[in-house]
Amino acid sequence: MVQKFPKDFIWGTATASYQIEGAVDKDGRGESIWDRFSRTPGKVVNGDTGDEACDHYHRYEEDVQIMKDMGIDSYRFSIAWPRVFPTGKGKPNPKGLDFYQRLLDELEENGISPSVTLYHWDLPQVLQDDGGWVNRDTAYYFRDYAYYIFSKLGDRVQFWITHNEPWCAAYLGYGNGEHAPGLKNFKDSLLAAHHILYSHGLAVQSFRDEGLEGQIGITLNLTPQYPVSDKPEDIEAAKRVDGFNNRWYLDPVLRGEYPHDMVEAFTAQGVMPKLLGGDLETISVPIDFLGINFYSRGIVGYGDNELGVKHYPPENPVTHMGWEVYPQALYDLLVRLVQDYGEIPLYITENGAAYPDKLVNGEVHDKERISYIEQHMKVCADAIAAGVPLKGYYLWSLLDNFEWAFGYDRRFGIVYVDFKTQKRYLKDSAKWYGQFIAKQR
Ligand code: IFM
Repeated sequence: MVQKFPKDFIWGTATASYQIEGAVDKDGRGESIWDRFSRTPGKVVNGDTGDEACDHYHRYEEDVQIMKDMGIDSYRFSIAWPRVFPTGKGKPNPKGLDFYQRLLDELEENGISPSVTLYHWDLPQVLQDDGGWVNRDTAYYFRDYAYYIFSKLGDRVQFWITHNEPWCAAYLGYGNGEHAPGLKNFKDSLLAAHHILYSHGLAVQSFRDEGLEGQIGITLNLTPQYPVSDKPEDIEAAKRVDGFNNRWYLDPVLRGEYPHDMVEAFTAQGVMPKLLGGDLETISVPIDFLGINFYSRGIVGYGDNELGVKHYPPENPVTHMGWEVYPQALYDLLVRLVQDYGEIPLYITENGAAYPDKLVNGEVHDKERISYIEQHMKVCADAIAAGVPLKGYYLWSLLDNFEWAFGYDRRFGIVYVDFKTQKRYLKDSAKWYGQFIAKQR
C-alpha cells in the first residue's frame, strides 16, 4: 500500500490537443505538422490520423464529468496553436480560442483546476513550410502566440507549461524523423532544440512582463541512463546519453549553460548550434517549477552510433511500448534533480503505461497498469519523504488516444475509448485511481 501524500498534493490526469481533440477542420483550425505527417503514407501505424481522435472537441463535457467523478484535482491539457492562429501568426481565430474558453468554463464548474501546455507538438504547418523550429523566427511567433493566450486566459489559468518534451519535438521531429515533420538531420535537430528552448524563455519573459499571477514552467522528458557495466567506457557512454537526453535541456533552463562535455563533443562533430548573445540568459529566466515526464530508463554501453553508445535491452518486464518497468529510476531521478539543480518545485506531469487492453462486457481489467502506477507512486512518496519538493502527479493519460507514430495501436488511457462509437469505459485503473485519491483526502 502506498503511503499518504501531503494533503495539498495535486492529483491529475493529462492529455494533449492533437491526441484527443479531433475536429481538425472545425471552426477555422489551420493545418498542423501532425495533420500533414499522419496523412503521409507509411508514417503512422495503420495510416491512423488525429482527424477524429477521441472527438474531445465535441465531447469535452463528458470527459470533464469523468474526471469530476474520479475526484481529479487538476487536468493538464494543451492548446492547439493552429486552432488559435491557423497560420501560426498574424490574425487570431476567435472560434479556436472559444473552444478553450468553453473547456475552462466546464472545468471551473466542476472544481477542476486547469494546467495548460502551450506546445505539445502541433506546430502550424505554415511555419514548418518556412523551416519550423530550425528557423529562429518560429521562436518569436511562439512568443507572440503565448502572449496572446496569456492576455486572453491569464486570469483563468494558474499553471502554465511552455513546452512539452523538447527532446522529442526536436530529435524525433528533425533528427530521426519518427515524428512530424519527419526530417532527418542531426545538426538541425540540435538547432531546433535550441530554438524551442529559446522560445520557452521568451514566453516566460512575456508571462512575467504581463505581471500575471500563477506559475509557469517547462516539461522535460527525463530518462535516466544506467551503464551496462562498471567499465569506465560504459559509464562514459551512459553519461553521454544523459547529456544528450537530459542535461541538454536541464542545464540551459536551470543553470544558463549547455553541458560542457556535450558542447565539446558536438563542436568536435561540427553540429553545435551557433548561439547568439543573450540566448542563454533568456532560456534560463527563472521558472516556478519543473515538469517531469517519466516512463522508463535506458541501459547503455560503449558503442559506435553517432553518440558513441550502444543501447541494451531491458532487464525487467516491459509495457506495450517495449519500455522497461523500472520505478527505481524515477526515485533516482527525483533525488538527483534536487542534488544537481537545487530545490525547485517538481511535478510529475506525465507517468503511465500502455498495455494491450481488452474490453469485455464493458470492463477492462488492466491490473498491469494499476501495478505500474502504484509502483511509481510509491517511489514518489519515498522521494517526498527523502525531502524532494514533489508537488503533484498527472497520470498519462485520461483517455486512450492517438499515440503519435503508433496511431491508435497503443492504449495509455485509464479510460478505454471505443474509437468506432466514441463510447468511453472506465478501466479498472480509473476506478482504482479515483478510490486512491479519495483515500488521500
Ligand atoms: O503520448 C505521449 C505524450 O504525448 C508525450 N509523452 C509521452 C506519451 C507516451 O508516449
